[in-house]
Amino acid sequence: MNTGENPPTQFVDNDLKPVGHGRMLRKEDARFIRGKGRFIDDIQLPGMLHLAILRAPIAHGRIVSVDVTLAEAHPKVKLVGTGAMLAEHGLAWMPTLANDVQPVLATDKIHFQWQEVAFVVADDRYAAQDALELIDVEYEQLPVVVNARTALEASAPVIRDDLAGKTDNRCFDWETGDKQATDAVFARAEVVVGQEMVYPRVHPAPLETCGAVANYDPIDGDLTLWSTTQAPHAHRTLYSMVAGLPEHKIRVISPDIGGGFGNKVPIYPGYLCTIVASMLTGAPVKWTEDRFENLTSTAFARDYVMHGEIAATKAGRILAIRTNVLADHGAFNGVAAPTKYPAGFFGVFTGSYDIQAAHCAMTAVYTNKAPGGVAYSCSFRVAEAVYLIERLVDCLADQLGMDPVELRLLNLLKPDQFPYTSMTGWIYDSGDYESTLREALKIADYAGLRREQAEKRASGELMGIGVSVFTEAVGAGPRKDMDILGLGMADGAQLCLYPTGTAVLRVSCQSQGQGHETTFAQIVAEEIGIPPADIKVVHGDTDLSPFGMGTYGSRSTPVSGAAAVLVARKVRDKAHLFAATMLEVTVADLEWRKGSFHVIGDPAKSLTIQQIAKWAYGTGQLPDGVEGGLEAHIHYHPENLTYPNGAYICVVDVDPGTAVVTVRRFIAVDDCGTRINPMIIEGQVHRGLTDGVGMALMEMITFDEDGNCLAASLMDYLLPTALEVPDWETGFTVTPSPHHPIGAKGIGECATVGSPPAIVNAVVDALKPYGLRHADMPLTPSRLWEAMNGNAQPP
Ligand code: MCN
Ligand code: CUM
Repeated sequence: MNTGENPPTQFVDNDLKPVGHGRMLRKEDARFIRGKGRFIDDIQLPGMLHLAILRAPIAHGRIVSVDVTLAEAHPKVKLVGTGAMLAEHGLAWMPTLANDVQPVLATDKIHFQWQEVAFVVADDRYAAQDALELIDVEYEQLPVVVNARTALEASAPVIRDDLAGKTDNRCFDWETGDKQATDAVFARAEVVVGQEMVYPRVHPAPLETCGAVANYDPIDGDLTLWSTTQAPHAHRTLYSMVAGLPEHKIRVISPDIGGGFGNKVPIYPGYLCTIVASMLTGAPVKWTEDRFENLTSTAFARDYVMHGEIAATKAGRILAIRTNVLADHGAFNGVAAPTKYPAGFFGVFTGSYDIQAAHCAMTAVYTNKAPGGVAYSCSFRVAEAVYLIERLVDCLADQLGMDPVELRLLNLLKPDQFPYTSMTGWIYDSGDYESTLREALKIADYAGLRREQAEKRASGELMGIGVSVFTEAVGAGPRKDMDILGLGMADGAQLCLYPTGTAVLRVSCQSQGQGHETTFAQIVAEEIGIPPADIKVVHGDTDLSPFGMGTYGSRSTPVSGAAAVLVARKVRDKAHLFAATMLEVTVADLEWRKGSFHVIGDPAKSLTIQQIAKWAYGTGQLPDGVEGGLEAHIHYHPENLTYPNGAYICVVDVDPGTAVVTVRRFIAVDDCGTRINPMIIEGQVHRGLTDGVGMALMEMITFDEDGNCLAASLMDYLLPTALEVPDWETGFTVTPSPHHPIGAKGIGECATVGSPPAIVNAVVDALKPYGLRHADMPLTPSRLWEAMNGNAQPP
């Protein structure tokens, strides 16, 4: 582990030190800042038709009739699709990524408000949208369940009566850890603290909504689908399975994506409708969601009701943690999670602490709400786990009258405990949590902050300081126990060095704004010693990139990034063989200095990688058994996840008169192992911290008791802007991953996962004078006002 500022300046601007290059600007920004990005809605094909979707205004009910006569008579309408029509083609239902099923278009029943009922394809988008109003649907309302707590009551209507033998709203039960051992520790513990907490339903709300353009060629039987997908290859396999199209005839292209944040992992009914529409009309068809559709029908996140307990000694040693979770999955289990992990990686809820026992019991339920359940920079439910443990530790500190930092320092895992097998069976690869925390304390001047707080309290001001020390789990995942729908979670990479010494890297992961075209070029540049500018990164097109599972759970660096390193090393090894032949020495006579091979003892005798590349395609005699050309391919399965960590300190002021929270300072020290592009990492962290302010203070998808979604626009679903966030103060430590070939861990979701508990802890700390121990997110002024003033309504 080492701490510090950006790497030594002698390496900056030196292309031979591409990994860790402090100021390398993003290649993709050349087009983005000129407005030349190519997003789904920019795609125009000759004769392209437009699709719009009719959605149900009720949350639960039977479809009595659907009359499309008038819509079909509209002069600009080319096709009207209904559930009944899809059923004729066997396409009315599709599998979800969690082995559940979901209607593409509702056939006989509506399960959530704004569920897809019909589509119209017309010459232009206006006509398609207008014609939706000509469709007459008669519904018969059913009682609605929007509350996970009441979903299992005997009187609750059964939402999923499509599932054979289903008599309740149970989605799944799951447990992890050792119940007996945990209960035994709790039984003899000196101190037990419990707290119920809700992680509300939130939404990733990317700037670009979801959409697709499908182009089916009836002569060749080829389907090209441009779509907002974070996983083009996995989606292609699913389309093949669902639609019965041969997989090799499907090309999925994910062009520039205006933010995914998990929202673009699932397959949505709109994509399939677009495909069907193109097949039936023989024309290209475009579908672009509007903001309302995106917020009300696509993958939400969280919606966990967690009851956590922590057992400890009076001196503050944490002994055990147990939790009961009620997970609201909405109407269909649409999460993307490895088959063995229906609750994602929630199993890391034991956090960064050295404990003796842990247990989690979870019940997941169906409700009349939109499906999804994992998206929004969550690392497969690590967001919920981190929130649970970091809130609980603060509750314990409060109970013991201890400083929350002292309590954490007492319990953090020590560097020599890694690799550490947690009480729920996860193997943390590496970490030095105390150094990360100490770095954050130093930047924050923690002691100074506490003094300032004491002074302010004395004068009636409400200042709070909140801490979280979190462990992330990213980079799914090891073949032995992780898959999506039976597909192992490996990534392909292919590297080709051309005769003139420039290269193309093809990767299976897909950028939604993370800057892969830059960072993956840096990785390869580091390994083969040619400048990043000479390396093009190709991604997001199943015809042009090798098979792999895509981008989510911050897996690109841990999995595809490792694949890129290893494929570059394969190319370098081949260049090594060629260099030996060219210089008429043995392989062992040569040493690699970044960019060239040198004869040991006679370093003036050398060859650059570019010279070798030219030779590789030339006419010289090849070594025995070695093919010409300079390229390689790899299919990489990680042996473990990577476990980045961080220590965050948040400083808030709460207005005693209005209960408005201002995040005044936020110190974030992250450890993602070897840092490839510090500027991009910082951008990732800034974004995630902003997410945290949103979730902690503003964002929530709510429903009324009839199942009406009350957060269907950005007027109701509040997103943070630059005005709500402070100047972020970031720092870092570097503890490389022992199993990643360059020691890199993921970073993309760390700040989103780690910041909400720090902010909530700070607000609760600020309101200590009011005796507050917990309040549920989002900490809106009205909620806090109520907490500060008993249950009185705000004036
Ligand atoms: N990086 C680095 N050094 C490291 C780790 C990462 O320089 N040690 C760089 C990577 O090369 C990459 C970026 O940081 O350019 C993020 O890398 P990684 O942590 O591997 O995450 P992914 O690339 O797999 O991105 C996915 C992750 C997830 S799951 C969500 S959700 C999210 C996030 O990234 N969605 C994003 N960040 C986002 N950023 C943008 N702009 N848009 C989104 O939709
Ligand atoms: Cu869970 S949001 Mo990201 O993993 O695509």
